[in-house]
Amino acid sequence: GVVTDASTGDPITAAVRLNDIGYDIYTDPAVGDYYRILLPGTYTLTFTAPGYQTEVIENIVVTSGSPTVVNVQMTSIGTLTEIFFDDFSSDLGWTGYGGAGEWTRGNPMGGPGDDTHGEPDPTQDHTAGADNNVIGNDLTAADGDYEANLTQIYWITSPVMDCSDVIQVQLDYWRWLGVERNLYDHAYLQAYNGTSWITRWENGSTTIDEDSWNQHLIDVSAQADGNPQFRIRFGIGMTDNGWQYCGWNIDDVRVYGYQSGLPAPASVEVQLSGTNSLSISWDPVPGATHYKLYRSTSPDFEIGPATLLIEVESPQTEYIDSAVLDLTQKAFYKVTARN
Ligand SMILES: [Ca+2]
Ligand SMILES: [Ca+2]
Ligand SMILES: [Ca+2]
Repeated sequence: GVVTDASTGDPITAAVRLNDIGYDIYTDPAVGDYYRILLPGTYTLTFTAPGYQTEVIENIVVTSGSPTVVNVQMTSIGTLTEIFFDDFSSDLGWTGYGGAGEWTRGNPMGGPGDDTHGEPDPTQDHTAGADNNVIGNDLTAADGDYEANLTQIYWITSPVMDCSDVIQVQLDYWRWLGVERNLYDHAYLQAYNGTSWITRWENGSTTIDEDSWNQHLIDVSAQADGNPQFRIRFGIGMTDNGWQYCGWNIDDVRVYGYQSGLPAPASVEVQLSGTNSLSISWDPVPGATHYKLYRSTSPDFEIGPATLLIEVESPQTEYIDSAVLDLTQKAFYKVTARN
């Protein structure tokens, strides 16, 4: 069969699960087709793909001699949207700096540590740029290791990321981590589900002694999807009295997901309204309970908290932007429908 996008007809890279034998095959990304040789019988297939509703097709009868064709159209669940990004060039509101956990935002100095164990801190952040900033435990040149004898977990906690209308949320960050095995020292990553903090990663029974930047991807959908109070936090401690390592170095933290399955509002128009205001209007979208209006001075901008101008309740489909005081500058708008 062939797996395509229900609205565009484009091929989809999908996982096709043969439920009855618990085995996944994948479509060819170029054309969306998949093949599987099976014994005659009745089967159930489950089709999954990032950004699409899962499709389950039951009672597929396979007979001897002639192929059974199962073509599937999958429905998009929305637009891939960046919810949060931090390269630590500026303070976005993480809390937990200082103290015995020595959480710091700044330049890592390649500190060799206070004992002979473990690789040093990095000297560069993950993405070369003007600031060279990361967050980490003790970024100093003179030391660089986390402290011995930490009697609790010291957390650094992200600002709130509003994932109220986002699904399939993913976390992606870069780390340079040194921590002794969990018989002695501990490092954690937790995600807040709106009620409690859930451990999504912790060090295991092998010492981690990284000497390069490594990407770490975590599916946080169980904690973040639909959660207006989503946050993450990194922890160091408890530690024992010997053998310290460089601890966490963290950079380029990104959280993204699929926002709203509603179609984009059509006929978005911007008109002069009075002398120093613009009227932005759009067509109503059936099923929308509200609209989010975004503004930027550049045309190809990301929608997200940084560019959100206002949220208006349906049935309102117009907004007067009187904050554009300098009409010599271009303003670009995007509108999304939400429910
Ligand atoms: Ca950085
Ligand atoms: Ca360090
Ligand atoms: Ca130790």
